[in-house]
Amino acid sequence: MTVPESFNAAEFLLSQGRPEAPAVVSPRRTLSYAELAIEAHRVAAGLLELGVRREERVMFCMVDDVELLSGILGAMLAGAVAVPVSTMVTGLELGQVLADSRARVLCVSGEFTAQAVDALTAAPEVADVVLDRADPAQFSSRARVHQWPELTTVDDMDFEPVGTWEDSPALWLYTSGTTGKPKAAMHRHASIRAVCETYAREVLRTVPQDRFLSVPKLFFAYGLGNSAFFPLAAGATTLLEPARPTPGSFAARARADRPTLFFGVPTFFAALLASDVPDDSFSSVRYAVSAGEPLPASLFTRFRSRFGVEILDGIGSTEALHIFLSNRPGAIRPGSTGVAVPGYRVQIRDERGTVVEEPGTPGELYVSGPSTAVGYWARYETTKQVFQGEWLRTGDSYLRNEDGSYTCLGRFGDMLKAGGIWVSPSEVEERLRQHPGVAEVAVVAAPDADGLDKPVACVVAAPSATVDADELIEFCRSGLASFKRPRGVVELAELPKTATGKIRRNVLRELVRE
Ligand code: 3SK
Repeated sequence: MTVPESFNAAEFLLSQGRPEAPAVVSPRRTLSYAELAIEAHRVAAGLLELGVRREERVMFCMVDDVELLSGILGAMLAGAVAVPVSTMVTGLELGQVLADSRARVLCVSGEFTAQAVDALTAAPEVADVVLDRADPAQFSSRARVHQWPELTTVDDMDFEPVGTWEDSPALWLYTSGTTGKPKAAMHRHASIRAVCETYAREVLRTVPQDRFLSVPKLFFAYGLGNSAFFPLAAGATTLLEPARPTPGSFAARARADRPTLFFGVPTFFAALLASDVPDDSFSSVRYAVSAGEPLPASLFTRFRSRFGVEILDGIGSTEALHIFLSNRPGAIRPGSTGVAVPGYRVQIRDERGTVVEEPGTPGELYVSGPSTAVGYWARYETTKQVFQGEWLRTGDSYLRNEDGSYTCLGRFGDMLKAGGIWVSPSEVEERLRQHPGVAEVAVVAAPDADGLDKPVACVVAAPSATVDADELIEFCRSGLASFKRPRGVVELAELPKTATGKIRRNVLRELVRE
């Protein structure tokens, strides 16, 4: 038997910069590569002292700051699996992923105390909770409660590196994907190096002088690449922003900290264009990057003419870890997603699974590349459907243009994306059905004024009830993560259905577009 090559993604990332070069700049702290390495090793030592063992999960529900970055790196150094999760979820939703992952440790920023307290009731396996600037008195669960500084006071010299190799599990990322139920895509240590050596190096051409600023947070695969993996792999600097992103705050941060690469989603680029931020806010940026959902050509053109920056539109997925299809600097086709990133291959297949060779013929996009997840945690059937040998089924409908670039046509299924984040219609529908005024409901995507998809609820009122759109949207806001709430409500006498009683969502999609 051949001995697997030892490799640890965190060790790799922490060793690429000059020790004195700035690795991370947040509004509270700046750390050099040497300082970040010490902090990450201390976290690793602290986790081992808590009793974390190789391959156990450490979940992070934290704001983008030095603690989250050193936490993720520290968990990987300790041979554990880092599981950064969305901070935009309710306590119930956090409890579901916490229980599903069987995480041993939960690390929480003070901002998310309420969700964490609720979540812990659903997750008896959690042995330790580590709080970053949160009040321990709020926690009455069985888990031991610690403060973040405790985790980082273990002398890093005592830290025994835990052996990992290229295929060791490093990172789990939860996605709602096409079924709507969150599931963890499991990534190897080698996948992290692969995305740095393909998209970051070959498309973005990252250099140590680069400064990265990302609207998507570290808990998304997209943000994690932008704000952690790519800057560190290039020996460059990541600019972390803990606050909720607004056009004003990001334009101010860009003017102050001079990023060279700026990452967003189409909704945010549209919000910047609708704002009155100064036109020179992004003058230091050599490229902006968009992913999450297709960037309409009009947004590309308007952004370039106002801010003087070209946006490279690409598509990635949580399962592929980062972007695998992208426009290239100097070869942008606005309204398209460009071509395959070096190291990746894409195919379009028809409903029977046959590869479609003819340009202009729509089909489902498949991708093969070095960063594909090994599967979903404890989801046998869904894993089989999505991970097909070397090919990953994306669920996106695409066509290839005559010039070889690819254009997205939407989702193959019914899932929709709002602001670049998956929204499961059934989850929103479930919440709406709890309202006494709602008899039947179906949620579909409709483009807003910028051509970006948003959830719209088609509602049949309960007998003798009237539909009040604002009230229903507020009702969703309180029971669901805010980005999932419908942005519009359409009242119908009945929902269009097939002979077998299935809702005809394609009819509704047409209807809400009118
Ligand atoms: O949605 C995307 O396009 C994406 C891009 C990079 C990494 C992860 C995702 C989901």
